[in-house]
Amino acid sequence: MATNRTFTMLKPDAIEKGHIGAILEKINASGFRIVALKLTEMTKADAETFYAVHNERPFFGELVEYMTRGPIVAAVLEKENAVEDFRALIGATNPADAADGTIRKLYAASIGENAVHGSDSDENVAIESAFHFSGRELF
Ligand code: RTP
Ligand code: MG
Repeated sequence: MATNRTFTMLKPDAIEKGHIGAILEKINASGFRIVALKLTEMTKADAETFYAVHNERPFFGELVEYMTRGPIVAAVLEKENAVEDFRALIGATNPADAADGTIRKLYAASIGENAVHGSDSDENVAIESAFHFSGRELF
């Protein structure tokens, strides 16, 4: 996976609240090109694997429940410096700490239910994109 890509999920709370359009609009307006996109759902096993790095954390059970309670939107985005720029666009994990204008500040309710995921490294972009998309779904 090229280093000018990142992977994102709009999480179940964002879909429940009807924010898919607004968040994708903001992503596009911030200079990211969508190169893969789908409405999908994670099984418990999927969420446990996807967030395995957190499996010892006290919030792990809650995180898996949350991420599996309804559909998500998965996407791969392209832009120069994509990983870092997208993490800046989504804002801090806790929306209370997120900067004004960030996606989490605008659309997230709490540290647990924070509307959106962004990959944290090029290595994880490759792993997370392959988790949700086949080669022919990437444009
Ligand atoms: P993400 O991986 O989803 O982009 O979020 P992140 O890097 O900003 O935060 P991370 O530390 O990787 O945590 C993953 C997700 O776990 C939930 N969380 N809940 N209740 C809590 O204290 C807590 N802390 C984290 C959030 O959904 C967070 O995005
Ligand atoms: Mg993370």
